[in-house]
Amino acid sequence: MSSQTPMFASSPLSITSPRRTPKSRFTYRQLHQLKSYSPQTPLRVIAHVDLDAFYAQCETVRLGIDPTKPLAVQQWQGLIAINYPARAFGLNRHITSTEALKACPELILQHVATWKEGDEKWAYHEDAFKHIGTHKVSLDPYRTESRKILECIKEALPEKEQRVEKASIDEVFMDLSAQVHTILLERYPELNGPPPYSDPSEYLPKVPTTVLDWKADALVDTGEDDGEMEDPDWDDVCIAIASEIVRGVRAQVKEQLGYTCSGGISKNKMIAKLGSGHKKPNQQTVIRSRAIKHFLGEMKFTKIRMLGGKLGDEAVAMFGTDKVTDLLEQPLEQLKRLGDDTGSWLYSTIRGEDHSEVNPRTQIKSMLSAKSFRPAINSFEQGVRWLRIFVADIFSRCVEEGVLENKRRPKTITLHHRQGTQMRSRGSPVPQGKPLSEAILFDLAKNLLAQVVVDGRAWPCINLSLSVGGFEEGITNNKGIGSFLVRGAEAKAMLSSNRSTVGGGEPPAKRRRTKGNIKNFFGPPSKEKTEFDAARAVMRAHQESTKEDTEEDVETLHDINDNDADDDAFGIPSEDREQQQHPQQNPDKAIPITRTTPSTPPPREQQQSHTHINNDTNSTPPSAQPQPPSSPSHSPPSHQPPLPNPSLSLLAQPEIKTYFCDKCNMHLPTTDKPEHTDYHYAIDLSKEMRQQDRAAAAQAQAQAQAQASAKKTPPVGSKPLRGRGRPPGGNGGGVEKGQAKLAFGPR
Ligand code: DCP
Ligand code: CA
Repeated sequence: MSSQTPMFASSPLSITSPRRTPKSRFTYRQLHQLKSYSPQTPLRVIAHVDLDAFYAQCETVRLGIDPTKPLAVQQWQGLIAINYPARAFGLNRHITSTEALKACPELILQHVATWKEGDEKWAYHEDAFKHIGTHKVSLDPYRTESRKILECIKEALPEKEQRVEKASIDEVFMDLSAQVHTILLERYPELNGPPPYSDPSEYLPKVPTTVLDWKADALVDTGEDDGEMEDPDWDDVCIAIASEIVRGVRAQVKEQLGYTCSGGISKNKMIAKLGSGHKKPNQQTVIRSRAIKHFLGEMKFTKIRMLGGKLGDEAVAMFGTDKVTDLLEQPLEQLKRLGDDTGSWLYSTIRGEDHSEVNPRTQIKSMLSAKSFRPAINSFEQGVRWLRIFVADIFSRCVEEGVLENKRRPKTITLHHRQGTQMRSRGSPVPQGKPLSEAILFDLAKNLLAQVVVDGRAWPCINLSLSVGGFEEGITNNKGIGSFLVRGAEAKAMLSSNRSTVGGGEPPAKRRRTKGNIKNFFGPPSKEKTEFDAARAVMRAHQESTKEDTEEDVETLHDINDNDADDDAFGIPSEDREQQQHPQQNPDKAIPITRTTPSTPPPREQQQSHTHINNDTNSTPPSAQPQPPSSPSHSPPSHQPPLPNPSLSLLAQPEIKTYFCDKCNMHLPTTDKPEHTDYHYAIDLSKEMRQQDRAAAAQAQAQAQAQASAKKTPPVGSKPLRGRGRPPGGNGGGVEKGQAKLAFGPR
């Protein structure tokens, strides 16, 4: 169905074709619309570029290995990327490394980089596959290459006429319309003039050539016997120019970075993406408008963007087929059985319609670092050790986003904790008033884990993940002072977060002093108690460290900016606000989820954020997966299960009887009540004893000073001594009435 040979090559038939018309099918207006990337013009040209066996190529290039040698990237015992020479041996992602070596003994196996506990940076560790219990996968090397590739692609395009969307770690969409428009007018000056009668709805002149050079492109044919009899029109010319551009881009990526990629070129994103996967590796496929029907007709509709998941499955079940051709026979009313909006969307999608735009905003909206534990982890200490790795991982990515220069910074941090089937999340705002540091993130993360521990039922834990989200543009020098303050709602959230998570009681210094007494009082602590105390200590320390910022900022802030509407005053586009989506639960790789504007419009589509996920399990496909249109009969696709609402997940737990301790200002298990009451008794006792000691000492001191001053008369005009614990001098000395009480408090 595809051809590697040039089309329309000097075909005399084309010139004498009876179907030759004096004018193009396209109008001046449609040509003009190209310039502004209008999704409405039928002349628009979109390309999709996808790296071949991406992680495998990264390793081949990094290690300087001959690319014709079979190589696979290993993650623990599994394979996550297999280069094309290795695929020739029948290797795929579903086999283990041992099976792969059996099938292809000369296979080069390279394990992904990992973070080792205690290390400050990821590294390529020898025998990493043996350390699933203590290491965590790092995809940083691939992210770095991905960024380089994106930069290279942008450099290959004219600065002022490029619209590039990073769709996943190894995929990019390009809207080439504006660039093609410029080239078109250069090559065909007859298109430059004003339309006849100055009427933009006038048709363009005919294409002056019957020959288009498709070089080595895989050109999808029209599927009709006489499909190529018709002369090329401007849409064919546009796509041929776009194909030239893509060829240049791919050559530059290969030359500068050594990577091969495949491309798809068509009039919209959906078809372009299908095109890049059509012929791999290192090829590009052109799907002209006249070939779309044929191209799609042969396809399974489950391969189409947004139909790969639950919605596609549902359509297969409903219509008993997975072929586009069969679905094309269904009238709109039938498709609407999937829901009105979904049906309409599906109806136009299988006809090749997609007006979604290439979205050049490639900025990350949230980041997640996660680890599944087999076996499960069982203590606060273990959890904290993993948090250290997560924070190092996330912070290094934040640095690349420009947090150190305050270009961008996250607003929220969330910890997700899984015990059996129970998923719990705890979140808090990231303080905005001071530079973000790894220590701040670590402190916040520890505090969140402490909350989970104090709530009980934390162990055994089988999955832990940390995410930061709500990335915002940082504050620049010329913004007002208000920019540096925590905004009203956020500040309130911080306060309430602190209040609700940290019990009342005394500051840590005092607690520390009483620790000995309590230990003596209760004897050796149980594991649970030690853990509970450790968690509480973390929460108290966190409270202390954040108290100052929070309180001061809030106070000042109320006068300046008390609602979210003021965000715009800080130059933050409204669509950027708080779009953190719940991370997927079992992904194993960086998955940027792109926001898309689907065709004819998939209604109520959720806006998505770019989420980079770095996890250790292996189940989610990497490509940008826009949400299918929602409909009454469709919940979100199963591959993106939403995390439970933190408060709901707590409610969903088995009921634990609690009582309220007004000293700690929190609920505690009733079973702990006797012990906990003793705990407060011990603290009160020790406090009282200390106060008595201090009062006695102060009284003794006061008496000694009074005696001394009685012996020595002060010089005339000298000031009396003042200060805490120091009795005032003069007039005969002695302690003033009531002073001892003020200085030492009630007995
Ligand atoms: N990936 C992963 N786990 C998966 C799927 C992919 O870790 N289940 C990683 C490894 C891939 C990269 O994402 O190299 C890109 O995924 P692709 O699906 O694009 O696959 P490849 O680039 O490896 O191969 P292809 O040439 O088919 O695009
Ligand atoms: Ca790929």
